[in-house]
Amino acid sequence: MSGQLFPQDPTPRRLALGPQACVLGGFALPHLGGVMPALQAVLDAAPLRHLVTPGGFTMSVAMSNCGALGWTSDRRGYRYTRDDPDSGRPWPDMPAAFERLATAAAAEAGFDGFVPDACLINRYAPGARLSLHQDRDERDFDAPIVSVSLGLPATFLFGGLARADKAARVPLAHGDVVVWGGVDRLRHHGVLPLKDGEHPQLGAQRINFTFRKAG
Ligand code: MD3
Ligand code: FE
Repeated sequence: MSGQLFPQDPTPRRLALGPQACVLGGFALPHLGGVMPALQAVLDAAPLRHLVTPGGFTMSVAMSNCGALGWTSDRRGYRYTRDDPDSGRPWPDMPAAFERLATAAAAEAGFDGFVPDACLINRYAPGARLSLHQDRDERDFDAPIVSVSLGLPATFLFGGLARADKAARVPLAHGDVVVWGGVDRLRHHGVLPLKDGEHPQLGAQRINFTFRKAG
């Protein structure tokens, strides 16, 4: 016998992507009652915006942040800041429901005691994509990164330490959480252009949170 019995099944509960990277299928679902209202409050205080890269390109993904530090980009470079450059005010506090989700997912993946100080919020409309890159603006690479996918499904690209390494394609669905650390922390990754669709709760978009220890 070969193949899955139900090839359309959602992501399985746990899928290893590397020695220290795994998908926790549906892990965020029990947290969403607390997470979704908190997300709305964060985005009311710090609206999503399209950042410009140092090379002068406007990103197709819209971004915001919560937590003590927020990731931002402009013509001068990429960096973490304490204040939202659009409002001049500190980024909204990390909601307790966000931190609980991130800490629980990290522990489930073998990273005990993960306390994020930054949460980057990415919003993909149909067609939006994220080209292959590494996350290396954080101060220490020992802490893992926890990523939460909500809304429309996406195809995640998981490459190697060199940009030219062949990337695996990983489908990510609403509620899936991915945890990356240790030897997998500096692997290249990206997201293929989002396909059009309508999600029952989130409509025509995908939201992704990446929790980091940035400072
Ligand atoms: C693998 N976001 O914001 S999260 C990003 O779906 C980013 O919005 C993607 O890449 C998204 O930087 C993917 C998954 C992710 C985050 C960090 C990683 C994967 C990673 C760090 C190392 C290896
Ligand atoms: Fe990234």
